[in-house]
Amino acid sequence: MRAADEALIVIDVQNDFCPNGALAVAEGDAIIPQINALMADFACVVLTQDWHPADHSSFADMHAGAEAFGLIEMPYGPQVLWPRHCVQGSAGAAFHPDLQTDPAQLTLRKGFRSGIDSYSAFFENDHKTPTGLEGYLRARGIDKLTLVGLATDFCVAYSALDAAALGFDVTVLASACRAIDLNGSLAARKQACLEAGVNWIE
Ligand code: VGL
Ligand code: ZN
Repeated sequence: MRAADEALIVIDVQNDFCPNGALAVAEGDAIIPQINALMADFACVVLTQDWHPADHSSFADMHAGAEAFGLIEMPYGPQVLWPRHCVQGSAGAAFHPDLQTDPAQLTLRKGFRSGIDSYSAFFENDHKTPTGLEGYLRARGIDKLTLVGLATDFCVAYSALDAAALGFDVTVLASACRAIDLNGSLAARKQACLEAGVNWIE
């Protein structure tokens, strides 16, 4: 068992990010047995859930003439456009049925505001609006985090970067993550994490 100041943060292991999902990550479901096993080691397990309203501005079909995986400029900076995914209450937004959810003490939903995306479990994509996760962890005296889940190069990496900037001791367990890898995004995010002092374990 890990010490009481450690948490396992399981990022977005949802149907839409698994094979046959709307924004399927290759082998997204392959990490689930490892994640389930890890949960038994941690006194604190947090799940995150991408949770978008039907008119979310990250959906390519909300922008006339735009293509999924293209880039647009939002008031808060550049934003990748995605296929419609993880719509609140949809089957695609549900956790993968093989993921154990009973050990989780908190499920944190993110990306629920139409006008702003939220990759990170800590801040929305303006890098300012907090999700509340930092307060939850600090109030419990937790300062060491292990991150697993989907996708390595988006929600996992941005969560790791924010957590490191907030002063948490952060480990990304890459074997329990899978990537989208858009235009070299996996290598770029891994490099950024290493530079930020994240422990990146393959
Ligand atoms: C994610 C793209 C859009 C993720 C969420 O969980 O990594 N990626 N929404
Ligand atoms: Zn999303």
